[in-house]
Amino acid sequence: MSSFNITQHSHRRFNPLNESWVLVSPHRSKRPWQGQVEKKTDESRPRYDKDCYLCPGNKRANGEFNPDYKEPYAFTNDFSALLSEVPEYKDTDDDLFKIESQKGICRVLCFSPRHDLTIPEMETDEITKVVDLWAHEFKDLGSNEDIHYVQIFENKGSVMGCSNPHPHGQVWSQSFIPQEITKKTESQKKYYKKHNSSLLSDYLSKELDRKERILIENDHFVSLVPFWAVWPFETMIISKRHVQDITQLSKEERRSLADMYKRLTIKYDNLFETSFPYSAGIHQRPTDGKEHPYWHFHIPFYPPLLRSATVKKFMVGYEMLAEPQRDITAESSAHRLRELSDLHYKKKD
Ligand code: H2U
Repeated sequence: MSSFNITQHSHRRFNPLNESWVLVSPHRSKRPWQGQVEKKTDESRPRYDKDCYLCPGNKRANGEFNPDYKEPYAFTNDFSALLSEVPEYKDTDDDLFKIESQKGICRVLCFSPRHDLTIPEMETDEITKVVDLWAHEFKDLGSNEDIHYVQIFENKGSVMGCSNPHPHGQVWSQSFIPQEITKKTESQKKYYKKHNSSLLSDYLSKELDRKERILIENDHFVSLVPFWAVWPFETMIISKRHVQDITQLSKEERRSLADMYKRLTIKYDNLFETSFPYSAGIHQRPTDGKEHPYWHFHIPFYPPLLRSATVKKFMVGYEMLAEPQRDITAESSAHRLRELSDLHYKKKD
């Protein structure tokens, strides 16, 4: 038998951030597909839609009116998953039936007054204002003593369950630290204690040496396909400077982050010449009043598309029952994304 070749032979890769494994089966990427095809949803939209709940001046589903906003605008979610007034309750004595009441505040952030835009089509200065609003929300919500974690995220595309094409994101802030963040807190703390450095700083410097998974680099941020990526075109933006949260970013770094978010999402849109769906969100330190020197700011992007604008990956079967699996390797996805133009396909003649 030939010796092990990472581009041909099945193997598992370890994700040191959440301490999970992914099975990689590169030999399987030529598998034929006769399964479900998603409907392509690239209809053109007007700048303003009188029926959109998020457009400036319009009435929302609960009867309130949005102001005539001209810049990114945030409001408290009318259908919040977490509410600020919940009676205290905790019963964790029974190993089999544990329950804890939870409080929180959920916000909706309109990225632009324009109904027809998405982040890759916005100007960098406009995206910088979105970054500023994220920082403001993090600071404001995080200073509430009932809020121990602030999850800022963007759910883009109907295939991801996004309810409205108006460019927007959400913030769910809560009295508990969610499990993905607890795992990342523990792993980064452990690494920091052992190596006296940030896990992601060390990872980033090794990736910058190897270059095979790097997509874009600017003065303050790098985007790459993580070695342990699960989704076919999963990526991550990592800050070059070891900062724990978004409020520590300087003015230049915030603009750099906007530049990185735009350039990465342009590549995504160019991949299948479609408005590329994903869930992305900022992972940063909890706001529980404790010091978290080991936390390193990063933004994972989890996109579902696999083969085209209409064929997505399913996390089913073995993946639900055993562990995540992918066919194309992180390196070949990185190669494909890296080669794509920095000019949005809609702007080409
Ligand atoms: P999604 O598109 O990811 O579903 O986010 C839109 C959010 O906007 C959703 O959480 C809220 C929904 O509750 N929303 C309002 O708060 N008011 C409205 O009038 C419509 C939608």
